[in-house]
Amino acid sequence: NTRKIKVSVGGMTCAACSNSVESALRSVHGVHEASVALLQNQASVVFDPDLLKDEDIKAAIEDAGFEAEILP
Ligand code: 9UX
Repeated sequence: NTRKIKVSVGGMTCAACSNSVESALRSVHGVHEASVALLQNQASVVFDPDLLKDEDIKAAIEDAGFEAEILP
């Protein structure tokens, strides 16, 4: 069971920022894939919806120190 979402990520200014957001997302139990496009200020995340809600993905990005909004 998988769900894929895109998230607008605010506050990333260099490639180390996007790498740390990716690492934070990949460390969450239930996340299958995460990639962050620095120039687009966007994260793409594939996860198990039985283990995580969209808001958990948003919270993981915020806990890493960035702003996050789930894209429709
Ligand atoms: Mo780059 Mo981002 O020096 O928090 S890591 S700005």
